[in-house]
Amino acid sequence: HKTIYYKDYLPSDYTVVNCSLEFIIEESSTRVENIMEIRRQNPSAKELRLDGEKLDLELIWVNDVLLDETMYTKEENALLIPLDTDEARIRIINRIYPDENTELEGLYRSGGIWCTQNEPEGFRRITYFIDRPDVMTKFTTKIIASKERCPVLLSNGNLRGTATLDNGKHLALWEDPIPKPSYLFALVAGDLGSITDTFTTMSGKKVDLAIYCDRGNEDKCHHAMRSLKKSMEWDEYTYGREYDLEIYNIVAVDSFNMGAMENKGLNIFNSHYVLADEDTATDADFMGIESVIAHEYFHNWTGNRITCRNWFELTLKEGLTVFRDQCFSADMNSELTQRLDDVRALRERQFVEDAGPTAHPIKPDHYMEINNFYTATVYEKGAEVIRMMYTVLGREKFREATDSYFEWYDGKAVGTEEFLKAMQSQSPVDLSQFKRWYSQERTPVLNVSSQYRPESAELVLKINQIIPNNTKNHEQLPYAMPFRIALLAEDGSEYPLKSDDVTLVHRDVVWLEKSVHEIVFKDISSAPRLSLNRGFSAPVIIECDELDYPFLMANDRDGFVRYEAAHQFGIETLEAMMNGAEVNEHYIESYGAILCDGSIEAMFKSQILELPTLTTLMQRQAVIDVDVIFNAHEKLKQVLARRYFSEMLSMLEGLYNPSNAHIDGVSMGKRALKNRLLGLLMSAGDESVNALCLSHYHESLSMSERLTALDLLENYAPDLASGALDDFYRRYQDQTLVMNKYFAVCASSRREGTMERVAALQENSAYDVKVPNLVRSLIGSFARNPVAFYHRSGTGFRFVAEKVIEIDAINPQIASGLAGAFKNYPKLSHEQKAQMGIELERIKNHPDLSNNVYEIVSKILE
Ligand code: BAL
Ligand code: ZN
Repeated sequence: HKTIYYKDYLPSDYTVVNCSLEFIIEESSTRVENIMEIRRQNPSAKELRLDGEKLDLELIWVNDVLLDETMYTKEENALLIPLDTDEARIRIINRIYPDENTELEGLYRSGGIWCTQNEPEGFRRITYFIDRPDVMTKFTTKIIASKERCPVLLSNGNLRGTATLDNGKHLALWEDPIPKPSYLFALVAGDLGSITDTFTTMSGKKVDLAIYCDRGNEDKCHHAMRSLKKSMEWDEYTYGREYDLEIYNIVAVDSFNMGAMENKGLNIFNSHYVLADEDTATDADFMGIESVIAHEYFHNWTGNRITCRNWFELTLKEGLTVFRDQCFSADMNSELTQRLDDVRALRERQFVEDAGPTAHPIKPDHYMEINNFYTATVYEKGAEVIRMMYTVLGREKFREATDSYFEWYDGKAVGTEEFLKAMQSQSPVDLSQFKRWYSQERTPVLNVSSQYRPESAELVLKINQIIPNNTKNHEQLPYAMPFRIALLAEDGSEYPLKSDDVTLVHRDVVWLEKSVHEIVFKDISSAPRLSLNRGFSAPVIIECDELDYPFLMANDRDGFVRYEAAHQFGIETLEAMMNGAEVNEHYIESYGAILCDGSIEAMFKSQILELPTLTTLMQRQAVIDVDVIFNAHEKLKQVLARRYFSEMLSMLEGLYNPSNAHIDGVSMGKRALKNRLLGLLMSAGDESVNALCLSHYHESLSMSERLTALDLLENYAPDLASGALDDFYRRYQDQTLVMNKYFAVCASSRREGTMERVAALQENSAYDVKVPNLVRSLIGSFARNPVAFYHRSGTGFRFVAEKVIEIDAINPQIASGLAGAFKNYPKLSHEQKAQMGIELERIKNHPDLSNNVYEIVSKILE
């Protein structure tokens, strides 16, 4: 288990200028012929090292001389060839076995489809290559396969020819004119259905678009196609980025480790992020498809044309591309809704990661297994770091800075330093200290207090940065960040911010860089209310005991602060209840005021009315006690439901239209609010509400409503749930994407006996441990279900540990994702820690454990 360090990075001794590949795909194996034109970059290099894993090497030629075994060295994962010339032509023939590839890296079979996944290091499982992102190569790909088995043959770039061959075979020849790293290579072969369309770019070039899927699913691809065209248009309008090939293909496959992959001109997607119709997909699924289609499309410029120098720089393309897809979704839908969803996801996933044993900077300086770093930190915190620069520069300057970035670095493999150079060229402030966001870990806390001086009409704002130590317990330094604030008068209006003590990068954005700031704001005629971190301008935790939650919930013009006030008020109320207090009456009233406010748009209302989640509350506990949280949570829901029972019920009826399955913002908002209200009402334990929930299950045409009703029946009305679950299963058992939802409902159940049910469901004919989506839905949902996973018996820990070991032998990436479930180990009670510790040791000591799982488990145990 070897660690790789950023400080050891050196440019590659050789590069591959051109690579011509030929694949002969047969039932049991695939023959790969690889002809590389190599160029030496380091004049003192004498040996070419090619990466290769699980390859059956057949023949090698150097400059047309066939090598015998004494003329090269074969290591387990590399091939070493003496080479003392500036240029060489290497020809290699090897064989691979896609059917045996359960790790789903390199070339593998998903259903009957041959497909690839090469990021980060999958290409070395296809053929020998210098498999690193700073080697950029022009690829030509010939694919030969049975015409009947594989009528569709796809690779990157433009199609240069097809031909029919003997023995029922045919070939396709693809040429990608744009140099790219091997991780962006892709190949697909199989019998696929498709839908097609075209897009005319801003300079008038026509691009042929196609989305491929299993036959019979073509009708579920239209939302993805619409999303693709909107993404192409948006990137032209927003960033001036035009698409550069004649063809853009997307292929949906069922077995995929990630969400999707941005291979040049041939994106391969987890079918979850392509296929949708009103009967089978939730509103969240539709939104997810729009955003992931956009994300992969945006990578064409931020990732593919400008790529990463090495994998430590992953956030260069991922943080930036997540930021771009978040802005796209905000523009396509509601900016506020999008922001709240993004902040919520960040805090639920990234803040938790950043507080635990697997915390790492967005640009890590070491790793054991790079696959473990496709994390919420590299992606979502990375996007927040980009967003802070956007906030500082403003829209126009940010666009000028990104124009420079594209101009300066197109065609290159670069790092975050290069991106920062482009940003600095337009920034009103020095970004040197800001760079700490790239190298430090954990979430900073801003402690805020104020003092009003009526005699001089001044408000003194004191902001204290509390910087946690890192995972190695070393001290870290204060950050620079944009902090958007307002000082509110009684009527909610904002005092203009005037101060000589701090840089105001915009009207309402102060630039914080010291560990302690004391900022005097002038001309404040009466004691104001504080409105802090508006729009969540910096990814920090705010501590302030002066916030007037009811006032902010009712009056703040910043939607985020309104939401945040309700959220924090909810947390304080619940935590008091966890300590034995009665329910806070002021909270109930403020909640009711939001509930009954007819001027609040439905989606926003549903977001404000969400109670803080169990994860949020667990995160705040020094020693985790799930039962205490769960009981307080249920009690608060009950109190709210009983107090506002009739209001909620009549509002629910007004929102409910069983025949509405439209996919638009207004309909989605109504459904979200309806589902929120139904969820609260069900906790009241009223027979008539249970019956109503069952009727919503049966009558609603949309999956969002049907699935929520099913989940609520499962948790609150067990007598009615079994019939509904049977009905759901019968209806959708042949649709694997919907079966994911079925398994997730069962595995997320708060009822006793969930683990036994999950164990039994592994035998269900719709389940397959080799399909990552199904594992995530059944086993992953169980591991994320605090009530079941942290069960006092310790059986939840044991079950998940067994699954980690079992799945590691099949697919280490999926196993290490699952092993992350143990990350709260340091925060458990003595008894639970002992239980979990035994399981973690058992995993760690398992023979043949992958690097992936070893790295995660050993960090947790450290
Ligand atoms: N590059 C891996 C998948 C994604 O982030 O788009
Ligand atoms: Zn990405």
